[in-house]
Amino acid sequence: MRVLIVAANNEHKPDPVVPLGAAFIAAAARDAGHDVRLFDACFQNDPITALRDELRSFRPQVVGLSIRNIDDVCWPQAHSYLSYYRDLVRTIREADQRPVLVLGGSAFTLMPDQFLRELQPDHGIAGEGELAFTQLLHGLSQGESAPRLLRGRGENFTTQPALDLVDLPEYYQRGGALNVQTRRGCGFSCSYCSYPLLEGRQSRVMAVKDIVDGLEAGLRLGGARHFFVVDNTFNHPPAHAFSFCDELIARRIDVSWTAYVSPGALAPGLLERMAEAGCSSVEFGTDAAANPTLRALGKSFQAHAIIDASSQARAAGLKFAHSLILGGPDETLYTLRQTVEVIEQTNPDAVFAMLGVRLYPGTPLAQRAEREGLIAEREIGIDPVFYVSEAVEQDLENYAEALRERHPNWYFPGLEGDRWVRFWRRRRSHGVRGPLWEWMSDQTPTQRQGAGP
Ligand code: B12
Ligand code: SF4
Repeated sequence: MRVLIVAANNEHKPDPVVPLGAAFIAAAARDAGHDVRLFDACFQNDPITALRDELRSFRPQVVGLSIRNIDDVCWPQAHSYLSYYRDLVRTIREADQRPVLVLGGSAFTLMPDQFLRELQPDHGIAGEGELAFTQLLHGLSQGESAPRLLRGRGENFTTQPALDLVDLPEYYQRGGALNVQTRRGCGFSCSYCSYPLLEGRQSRVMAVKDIVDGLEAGLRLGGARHFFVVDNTFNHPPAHAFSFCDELIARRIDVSWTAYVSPGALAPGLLERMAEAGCSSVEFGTDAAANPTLRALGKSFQAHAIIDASSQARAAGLKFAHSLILGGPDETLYTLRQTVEVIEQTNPDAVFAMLGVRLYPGTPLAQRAEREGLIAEREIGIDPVFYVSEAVEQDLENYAEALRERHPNWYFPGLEGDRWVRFWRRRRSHGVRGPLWEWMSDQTPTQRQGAGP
């Protein structure tokens, strides 16, 4: 069958990101013998017209629409991508040959019923889509009917993403890095987190030889040497993390990379091995640094682990950033101050601070929000709802603004608007690659607003 995979995402903040999920699905369909193209909306000035042209020229029988983001999770003023998805769907529905429309991707997986209702596709596949999508294609080619909502879970993780269908040089030039997935699933139970809902709780790894083969091929195609490991927690399980590093070291590949690391459960020597394997920086999934807030967020570590992990990163020669969630459950002005003090003490290269917690159905925090009378879990939908602790709700924005004034290298996606965009574009056009936050600590606010070098 002629199958068009549409990677819908065209968000460029904080960077355009290679549509890895769409590339996995395209590869699976191609391996199953279908004639596959990938339409990527990311760098299209007018994605709707470009998609219409693609539909006219390729005349697909099936369109797989990959939707990654629901919204930008920015409190107090979140931006939803729903109306853009509606426009894409309308364009697909208007195509002469009336292709079967299948929805998938992380946005769809988090709220399948709501997206089925809003976008009215023929089918939707929640979860990992490789196997479920190819089975659906097989059924459709045989004229069989299939349920509207299908679920893919914990499927084989051996397919290499079809990166040859993606404009990797453009992503490298404008986004500064390619990406790779080495592992799926998370066994931790953070109270707000959607990742176990997306990837399951069981950790599944791809053979390191295969990962690094795919990575090398992608880097060659993109003319790139920087990449981001998208795994939710690279350091867990440690044996896999060590063997990924060992494979990079053994092949002597000249790379520079970044990964998410949990400050808890840091195996001795892992950060050093990562540095030896070309890792330049880590993003700690810290969330908070006051023990009561860490407990309410369901984190598996306490504040001292954050201090310890930060010192280890410094000693290993890695730059590091902390990702924070300020104003979450059990947050008070006292715990906020504690978090800030601990984070300041670690002297990070950058901090990303989200304000409030975007609620997802199926998480313990959503249940708590229902118990507290904030919102019934079944009503949490595409329109984002945030959990903000009552004790800080009034002061949170001002508190964050003050922090932002004090710390030029602390980035608050909910407060920034386009403040950083010009600065980032300039850096990229000057050939800067890798995470831009690695440069944040070196900049003055004036330089960031575009008057700098
Ligand atoms: C890594 C990551 C990042 C990195 C990306 C770095 C990089 N170079 O790639 C960074 C930090 C830059 C980032 C930024 C953002 N991210 Co982010 N990110 C992730 C993360 C952890 C992994 C994404 C990934 O690559 N997964 C691997 C791929 C293979 O998985 P996948 O895309 O889900 O694809 C599978 C299935 O969904 C399905 N599938 C996919 N497409 C299709 C299509 C069809 C037809 C079918 C059938 C199936 C199917 O099959 C695929 C393979 O099994 C996810 C959370 C998660 N665990 O998924 C959040 C996540 C995607 N991010 C999210 C968000 C919100 C953002 C930001 C908007 C946050 C912000 N304000 O800055 C930005 C947007 C950036 C952008 N340009 O779009 C949300 C989206 C949900 C939501 N509320 O909208 C997620 C889900 C996290 C969350 N909060 O729950 N992110
Ligand atoms: S926050 Fe990180 S460690 Fe916690 S459940 Fe989510 S992915 Fe796992």
